[in-house]
Amino acid sequence: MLHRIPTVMAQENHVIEKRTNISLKYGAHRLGKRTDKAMETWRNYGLGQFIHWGVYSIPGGYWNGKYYLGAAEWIRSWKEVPNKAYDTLYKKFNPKNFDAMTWAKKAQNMGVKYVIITTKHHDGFCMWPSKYTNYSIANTPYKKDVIEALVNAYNQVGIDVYLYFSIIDWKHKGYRSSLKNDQDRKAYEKFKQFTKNQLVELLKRYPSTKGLWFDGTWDDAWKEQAAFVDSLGTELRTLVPGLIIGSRFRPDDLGNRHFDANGNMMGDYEQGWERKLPKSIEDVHGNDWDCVMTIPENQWGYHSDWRGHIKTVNELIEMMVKSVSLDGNFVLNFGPNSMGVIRPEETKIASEIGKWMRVNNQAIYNCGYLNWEKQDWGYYTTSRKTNEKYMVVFNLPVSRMLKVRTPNRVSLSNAYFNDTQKQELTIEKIRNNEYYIHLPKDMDSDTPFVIVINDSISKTDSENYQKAKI
Ligand code: JFZ
Repeated sequence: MLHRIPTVMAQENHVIEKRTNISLKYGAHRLGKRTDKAMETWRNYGLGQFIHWGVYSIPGGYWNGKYYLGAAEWIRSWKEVPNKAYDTLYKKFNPKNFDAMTWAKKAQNMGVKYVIITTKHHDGFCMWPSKYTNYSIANTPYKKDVIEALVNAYNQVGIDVYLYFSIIDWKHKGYRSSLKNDQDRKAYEKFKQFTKNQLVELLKRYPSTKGLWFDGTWDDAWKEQAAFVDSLGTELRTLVPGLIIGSRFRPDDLGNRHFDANGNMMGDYEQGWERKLPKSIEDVHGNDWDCVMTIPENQWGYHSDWRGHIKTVNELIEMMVKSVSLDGNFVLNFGPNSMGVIRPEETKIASEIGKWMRVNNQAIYNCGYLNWEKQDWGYYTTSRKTNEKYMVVFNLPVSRMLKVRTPNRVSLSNAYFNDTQKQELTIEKIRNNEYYIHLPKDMDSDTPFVIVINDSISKTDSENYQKAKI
């Protein structure tokens, strides 16, 4: 008889096969997860907010009345947009209605534990008054440092701040996407120094920063800079102890990104889940990870005219729960407009997620993967602090019975709704390790709900045998 290899094994084998032992100077510095306090805090956030704010919020996806189909923050790269015209937009940047505390309170009310803020996107415009360029907020009619205002406001309401920084810089003279000759290389050396200066500047100006979220590191030019980027990372980490940097920063000696030539992750968490989610725990290879998600299909910066599918609150909550159930964080993006206002659609979504979080956040904060067989009704999560186990139900079966399969020697002892009433639910044992939890027959719900479950672990046969001998 032919034995079928379970998919889990097959995938693990695949990964192990990929693991080699090539000697690298700039490969992964560590195998497995970081175990320090700062990283533990990161791991336990569950929910975060992303903010894409820059001068691209002025055109807001339109140029001379023409609709831009791409992501609004990319409009400068559109053939309809002359670079010169785009590069003077900042002279009109004057977000009179911007109030950092209003944003921070919305985020707090939504239940986010950390925020990632764009300090500089691909267009090169700096939202802080950088002393290394004139192309910054300091030279807009607004003048004031919005990064400082945001860092202070978010910290004040207890939200940790991470800074987004794009390596791609379409404005800097030395920036190159590839290095074709000595002239390019000379120019790029200046750009590298500039990049380093800006990063050091950011961490010195905003020392409460918990981490850096890098972007635009896919250029061939950057992929050749393993030694430089590695030492830059080391320097940045001395400025902020515990600093968290994802896998989208460093190339290895051979130009590999995220994972080095031996298949080991470079960075503190995997930063590749962009508008997509892992399907199963095997997909995350035991690493920490975050998923960054847009509300429309693909808009990060402010686009005045969202088209296509707009994700619903239940859809977003499901993505968050799925992320947590697979040991990741879920980060939802917001694109404020040029007046400094978070659009009504986003405000509504934030407040509805917040409403759900106030009832159910127990199943999100400090929670992660539970090694029980996934069922069709939704997702399990478990608290890393209390070991309490949760079922987050998205699909209500017509039978109103929820299947639970427990691992060996684990039996289900009780289950109750995680709302104010804590109503206890009937458990029916079908056979060993297989149960139905009976929901009230007339139960209906248009939002996901949480059930807390308690289990008990029986002793192993050998433990029982040892005991019997005494
Ligand atoms: C990048 C940016 O180009 C975009 O504007 C936005 O800031 C987003 C958060 O990051 O876009 C990416 C980057 C990486 C992938 C996809 C889009 N990726 O790895 O699939």
